[in-house]
Amino acid sequence: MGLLFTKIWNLFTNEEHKVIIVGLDNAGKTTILYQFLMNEVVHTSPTIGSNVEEVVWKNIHFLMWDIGGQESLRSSWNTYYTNAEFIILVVDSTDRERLTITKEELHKMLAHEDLKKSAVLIYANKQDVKGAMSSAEISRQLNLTSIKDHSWNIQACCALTGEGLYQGLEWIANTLKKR
Ligand SMILES: Nc1nc2c(ncn2[C@@H]2O[C@H](COP(=O)(O)OP(=O)(O)OP(=O)(O)O)[C@@H](O)[C@H]2O)c(=O)[nH]1
Ligand SMILES: [Mg+2]
Repeated sequence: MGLLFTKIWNLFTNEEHKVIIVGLDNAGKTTILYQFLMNEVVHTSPTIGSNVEEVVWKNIHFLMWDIGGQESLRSSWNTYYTNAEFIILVVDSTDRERLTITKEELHKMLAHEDLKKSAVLIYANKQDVKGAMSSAEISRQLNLTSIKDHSWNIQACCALTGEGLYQGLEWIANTLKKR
């Protein structure tokens, strides 16, 4: 009864789901946020601080926080963690050298108290670039199969065309339904 009530309540109140978009600088986070918002590619410059937008998709309301990924900004990512239901980790699939840094950041986040109930969607972005790593390779390098205490999914995408982005949101929507 309680669960049913919660579901009906959410239907009427259009409850907002908090999503944080993280990843190293130049991964494509801001490009993805504005694809979701406007279905177009915007001109971006490196994010200092964050951008926040309400994205509505299939009647689900998301509050999406796109956080700057430069090294000096990463220590403040944790100020955005409270109540984040989903983490979107964006990876530049051409950036082989820095994948170990992404791996460290990911596993550090997953160990954080405030994110222990959050699910993680990893976007293997920039699949349009020749020589980009596949999602299978990125999954291996990030050691995703070792993640047992969070739901996770990896999705190949290209933020410039939008390809793959909505499959990622579909996974988020299905994860919400299961709760
Ligand atoms: N080829 C290609 N370029 C992309 C793709 N997604 C983003 N870019 C480009 O990558 C650059 C960085 O994109 P941003 O969205 O600003 O990156 P960011 O992750 O927000 O970076 P910070 O704000 O510094 O953390 C821009 O020139 C984008 O146009 C993609 O799928 N393919
Ligand atoms: Mg940005």
